Amino acid sequence: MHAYPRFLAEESEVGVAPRVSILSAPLAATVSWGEGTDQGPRAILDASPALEVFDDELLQETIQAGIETLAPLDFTGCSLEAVCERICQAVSAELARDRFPVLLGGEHSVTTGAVAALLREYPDLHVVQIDAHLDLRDAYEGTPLSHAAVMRRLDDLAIPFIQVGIRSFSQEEWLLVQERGWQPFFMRRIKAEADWVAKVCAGINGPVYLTVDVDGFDPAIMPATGTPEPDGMSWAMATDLIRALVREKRLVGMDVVELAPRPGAEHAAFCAAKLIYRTLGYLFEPLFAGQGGRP
Ligand SMILES: [Mn+2]
Repeated sequence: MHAYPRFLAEESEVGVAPRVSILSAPLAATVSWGEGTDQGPRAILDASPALEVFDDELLQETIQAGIETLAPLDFTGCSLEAVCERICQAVSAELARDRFPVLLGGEHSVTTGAVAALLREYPDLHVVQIDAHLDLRDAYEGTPLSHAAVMRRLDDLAIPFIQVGIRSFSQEEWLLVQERGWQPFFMRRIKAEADWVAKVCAGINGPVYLTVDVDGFDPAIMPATGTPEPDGMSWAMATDLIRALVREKRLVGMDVVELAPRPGAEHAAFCAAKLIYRTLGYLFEPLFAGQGGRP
């Protein structure tokens, strides 16, 4: 018996040196509505053994690439600054041993720590954000490291980013977007522009960190989150984007944040687990090429 749940449980024991590290960051400090994001990582890990290890799109057992789940980070008594520092150190340690880091939130503030680690390794890092929200507030309820200000903090560091799935924002954020000339991929734009994925890729000329706030998805497939905004992204939209990001750009890390499990909405955690597995599938596709689904 393990002390904490692992991604794909005992099926992850494949006897190869792991290429992926799953890090849990169970933080719920500044959530605005709908609590429980600290339970998100465990819910995703608990749901993962229900996944079919043979990927139905890629026709490979991605698990054979080696996926190790690490012990959850402990934020007891930590300020938000200390939380971000702890995440930065943990992600840096995984990069140092050539692992692809997958960070499970927790609220969106955790992204700041992971991006700081990636930025040390890749000064030309770009961030792609799937989210219902712009998260461009200067601060939220007096907290600059709030989940609602996470992209503003990345802008402070002059990190280029592209926002996808957007359909909820404040006037302050809207004015900032106009002032800066940013072109977020609002939901209505995704629906109107058939080549939106190519346009996202065209805006990237460096390694990519992907941050997925699960509220970017439609609440029909992702109801378990603090702000389940209607008319969100479909599974096909998200996977079309991620497939292109992996195949045409260089994906160097990812997080999945803001899952707040609730009874009766267990499919949300399963969807998040499958999104991670599919993304890793794209990433390690070359390992399996022409080998009948085995590396
Ligand atoms: Mn959001």
